[in-house]
Formats: sequence, C-alpha cells, structure tokens
Amino acid sequence: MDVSARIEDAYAQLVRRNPGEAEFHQAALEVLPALEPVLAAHPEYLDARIVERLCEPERQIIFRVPWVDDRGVVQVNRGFRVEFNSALGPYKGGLRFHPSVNLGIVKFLGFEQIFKNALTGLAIGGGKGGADFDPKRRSDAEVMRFCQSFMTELHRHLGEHTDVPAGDIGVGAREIGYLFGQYKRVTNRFEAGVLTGKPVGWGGSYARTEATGYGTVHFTQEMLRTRGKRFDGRTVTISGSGNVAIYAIEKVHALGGRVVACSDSFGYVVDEKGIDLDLLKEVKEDRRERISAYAEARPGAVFSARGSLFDVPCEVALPCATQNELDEQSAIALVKNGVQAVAEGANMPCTPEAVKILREADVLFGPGKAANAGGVATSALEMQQNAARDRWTFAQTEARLAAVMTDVHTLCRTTADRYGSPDDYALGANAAGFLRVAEAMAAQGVV
Ligand code: NDP
Ligand code: 2IT
Repeated sequence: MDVSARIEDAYAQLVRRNPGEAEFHQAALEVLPALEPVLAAHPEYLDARIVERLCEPERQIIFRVPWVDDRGVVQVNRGFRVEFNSALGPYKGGLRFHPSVNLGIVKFLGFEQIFKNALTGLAIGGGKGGADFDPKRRSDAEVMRFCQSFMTELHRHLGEHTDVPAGDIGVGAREIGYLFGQYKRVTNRFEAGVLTGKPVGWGGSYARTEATGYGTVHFTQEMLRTRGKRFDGRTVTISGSGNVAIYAIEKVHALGGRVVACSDSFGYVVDEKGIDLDLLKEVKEDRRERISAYAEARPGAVFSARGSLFDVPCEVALPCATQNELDEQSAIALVKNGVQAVAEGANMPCTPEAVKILREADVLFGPGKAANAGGVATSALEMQQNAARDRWTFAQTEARLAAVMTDVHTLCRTTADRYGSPDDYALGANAAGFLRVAEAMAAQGVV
C-alpha cells in the first residue's frame, strides 16, 4: 500500500471509530495529508503504525459533575479529559468550560495539542479537557462549587508527572484557583505543578497570563519580517476579547500597530482610534460584561451585533476567539481588503476553505498549533519553576517565551522548505511536530 493510501485509510478509520465528531475529523484532516512527504521519507513510522496510534487517545475520561446552584437546585454537567499522547512528557493542555463542549471538541483540541506541545521543544505530551458548563451565567459561589465537584472526580487522573491541566475558554485564574484548592484538599498535597495558570502569589508564573497573546504576536512579527514588514503603523483586527485577544492587543500596541476591532459572542466593536486597552480590561476582566459595554463607554466606538469583524479592513488579522470563526466569506473579505498576514491565536479558528483562499492569495498564514504555542510553552516554564520551587522575573520569563516562539517559527519555515513547500507554515508545523512525537513513540516501543 502506498503512503497516501495508508493515510487515507487511517483517516477513514478515525471517522468510522469517532462518528459525529466533526471538529476532530477536521483537525485530523488538516494534519494527516501534510504528513505524506514525511512518511515517504520515514517508512519505519508506517511500519510502526505511528499515525494510527497517534489518532487513538491513550485514555478518555468522561464523568458526571453534579452540583447545587444558588437556588438549591441540583445541576448535572458532563466533564471530560482526553489524555491523548504522553510520548514527550505528561499530558498537558487546558480545560474548556463552555456549553458547546462535547467529546469531539475535546478530542480536536487534544489532537492539536500533541503537535503544538512538540513544537515548543519542551517536555510536554498532549491532552485536553473541560465541561459543558457555562461560567458566564453563574455566580462566583456557583463556579466554585462546580469546580470543586469537577476536581473531586478528575483529581485521581492528575499529577505533576501524569497530567497537568490549565485554562482555556471559560477557565482563567479564578477557576484554576478553585480547582487547585480542591485538588489540594482531597490529595492532602500542595503539588504546585499539577495545574498551570495559577496566580503568581502561590506558584504561578509571571507572563503566563500574557503568554498566548504575546506569543501569537511575536510569531506574526517573525512572519512579517520574512517579507521585510513590521507591525509598526499597521492596522490590525483581533477577534475575541478574552485572555488571548486582550494580550494580543497589548503586544500589537507595544509594537506600534493599531488594533481597530475586537469582539465577543454577541458582536464586534470598531474603534478607529485604536482599542483603549484599560477600558477593555475593565469591561471584560473586572466587570465580566459584554463587549457592547465597551462601545457604550468609549466615544467614537461602534458596536455591531450583525455581520463579521473580518469585514473590517486590516493588514493583519488575528482570530483569537474560537474554532471555525473565520470562514470562506471572511477570508474573501480579508483578501479583498488587502490583508497581509493571518495568525491563529485561537485553536482552528480558520475553516479549511478559508485557509485555502488565504494561501492562494499568498497571505502569510500562521496555524494555531505554532502561532498560539506560547501559552502552553509558558505553562511548561511554570512547571519548571514549580519543580525548582523557584520564581523567575517577568523579564526572564518573557525572554524565554520569545525565544521559544522564534524557534517555533524557524522550525516551521525550515521544515516547510525541507519538504518542498516554502512559506507553508501549516505543513511545516504539522511535519515538524509529528517528527518529534514519532521519534519518541518509535523509541518507546509499542505502548
Ligand atoms: P476566554 O474565555 O478568555 O475568551 C474567549 C473569547 O472568545 C471571548 O471573547 C468569547 O466571547 C469568545 N468566544 C468564545 N466562544 C465563542 C463562540 N462560540 N462564538 C463567538 N465567540 C466566542 O478564552 P481564551 O482567550 O483563553 O481562548 C480563546 C481561544 O484561544 C480558544 O480557541 C482557545 O482554545 C485558544 N487558546 C487559548 C490559550 C490560553 O492560554 N488561554 C492557549 C492557546 C489557545 P464570550 O465571552 O461572549 O463568550
Ligand atoms: O490551547 C492551549 O494551548 C491552551 N489552552 C493552553 C494549555 C496549557 O496547558 O497551558
């Protein structure tokens, strides 16, 4: 059987064995065909059935999360943890709390995470988890009770050398605090390295909060540099207004760019003067309000509940909200308006059709598993600090983050060149991430 038939076979088997999991299928279809030249050069990985093993999570945990709301009503949610691959280190990846969470979404995120974590060059395997719980509609006390119930079950699967969760959509420092408190209580261990994204005062790392957004902008800057361009003076749009988006905006502004639009799930704001970051942080981080409240408080800013943020003209677009938010129509609009670079701060925000249009228009495209790797990389740095019972300065940590992002960028480029697709960061990221994991899996035998 030739290489492409083997890949098609592995994909068909994945679809057959994971029915209805559209996002997982999509994530696999983004990676597997890109591996053809790699596998042609490494038939030993075909013999060892590395691709087939990679597509099957090592362990999947699905559990009931019962809790009592503020009215005294019993609520039941579903919790997930997919421990996908531990060839390079303990399972590592965030927890997502959002009503849309299901097994297929957790698997897509876990699958992406394997390659992303490999690209960082740090000792972390891939995993992801979450629950179909919506913290936005809940009081602090409800969020705490939910987190306690979630961790009462999940704790038995975690450990600093086993599985180390962190945040993702709907999970930030508040949730990590409650989760850690319950882990500590039920295990009777202050095991700092079991969760990352902790507040700096008790085991967190400086720059972890900023890391994903900063890292995405750093990666984009490296891409622009290959064409003799910079952020300075450029107009930028960034979707979302959560953790990743806020710190991407902060870094773009620090580099002299101007972010003119951002969004949440209710709509988007356009602010031609440039987003007022202090106001945005106050609205989203302190008051936990909708983005429309930003427009109400900011003269000249306009909120739209309809249409797409990607219709707003820009030279650089950074989708930082959620999967499949940037579709074919959005890509056509971006290209028409002269976009030069698109980098994924979110996981899989661009549909395959959108990526094709951007690539055909020769727009620089940074795939999420490379562009947003700064978050998990800094989580791994947090684990290093925890293991050493140490705390580095913000400057030290940010310098390490910047070095990782530069290395990831270089690795993607050189790997794309090696396999005959210059400038194809998606191919470079998939091939380079795969090679690191495959080498470790082959060396560790059939496990
Ligand atoms: P947050 O919960 O902090 O923010 C999420 C943002 O995206 C909010 O503005 C939210 O709007 C918006 N959003 C979420 N779901 C949807 C939806 N279905 N439709 C439209 N808008 C939506 O999450 P993060 O910033 O942490 O995560 C954003 C993305 O970045 C995700 O794809 C995540 O997987 C990815 N990522 C995160 C990392 C991290 O370190 N946090 C690391 C790497 C990737 P609203 O508030 O209205 O729901
Ligand atoms: O998608 C991601 O890389 C994250 N949500 C961060 C994971 C982590 O372990 O820091």
